[in-house]
Amino acid sequence: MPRILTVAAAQLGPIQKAEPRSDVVARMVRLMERAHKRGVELVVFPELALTTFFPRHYHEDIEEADHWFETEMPSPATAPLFDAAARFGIGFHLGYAEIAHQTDASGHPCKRRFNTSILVSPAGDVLLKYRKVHLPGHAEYAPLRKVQHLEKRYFEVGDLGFPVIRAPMGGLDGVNMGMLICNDRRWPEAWRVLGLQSVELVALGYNTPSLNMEAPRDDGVFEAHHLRVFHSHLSIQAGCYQNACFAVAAAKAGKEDGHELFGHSVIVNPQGEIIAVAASWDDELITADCNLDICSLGRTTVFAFDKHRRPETYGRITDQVGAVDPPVWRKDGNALPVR
Ligand code: CDT
Repeated sequence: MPRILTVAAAQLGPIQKAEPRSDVVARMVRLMERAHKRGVELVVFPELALTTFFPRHYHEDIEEADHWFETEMPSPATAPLFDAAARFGIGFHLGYAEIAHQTDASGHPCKRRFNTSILVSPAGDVLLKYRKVHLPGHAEYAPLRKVQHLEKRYFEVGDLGFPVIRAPMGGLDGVNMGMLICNDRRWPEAWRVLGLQSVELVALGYNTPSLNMEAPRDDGVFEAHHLRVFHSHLSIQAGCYQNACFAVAAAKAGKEDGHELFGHSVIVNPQGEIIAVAASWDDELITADCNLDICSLGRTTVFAFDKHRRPETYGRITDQVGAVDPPVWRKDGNALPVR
């Protein structure tokens, strides 16, 4: 019997700044109802799914931004999601801004803020939590930018690594599941850490502007608008192919607070093929039947890690952060010995 899991990416149309969580959660519950009618067993919602993408809004005092965050999960506002999951027997993935109340090294209470996602069973158990590692943007107000991207201001770098869990999901005993959040999808290192834990399905939420909002450069170098979606899909397709896994990637889409997010949610198979894609900028459900057994093809052939990886040559990946210049070639002898 093939191990088939029916999954959905639940794309969300725009969420405006003033939209209350109760309205957003009601939209998400409607998507779950539709998912149930289509026999879906796992629904993936986007990054920061409960609010507008608030890192575009500057608060001088970070505590003023606390109303965008969740301090408990489930909460009164998110309970309807957990109830719907139980009613329909559907697992779900949810991205949200998390405040974790912890104690610091000297034992004092402290508040830590993360861009977080969780994987929840139909029974309401949190099977896995992930906190975003690759935080794009900047920490201070950037006057030259058309739109702020203040993830580095509001969030700490995730402290949970890239975990994978063998989770009961749908009718299956166990599915090896991991998570990435938005910008993480562009980093092959993140995918490979998941791949090294035999991940079969990556749940991924994102909010990506249609336009590059960095300050314009004065050297004529630019990013063409039509390549924005291509780069997103390219990253996900490569991550799936090179790590022999599925990805369910759910976007926020459309004009949010006057700024466009490009949507184009996708489900990708281990061959790197897009098997479902969203066509609207609205709340939209895309679904696919994922035969998890096909993960074994890449894993036992071209990407049989145990046979072919050469970690002794990959030192720079973990020893170094930024790129260095290579040695300059000289006719009378290079920096590297030539045998
Ligand atoms: N949310 C998020 O990570 N978005 C980024 C936008 C990059 S522009 C600073 C992304 O990689 O899609």
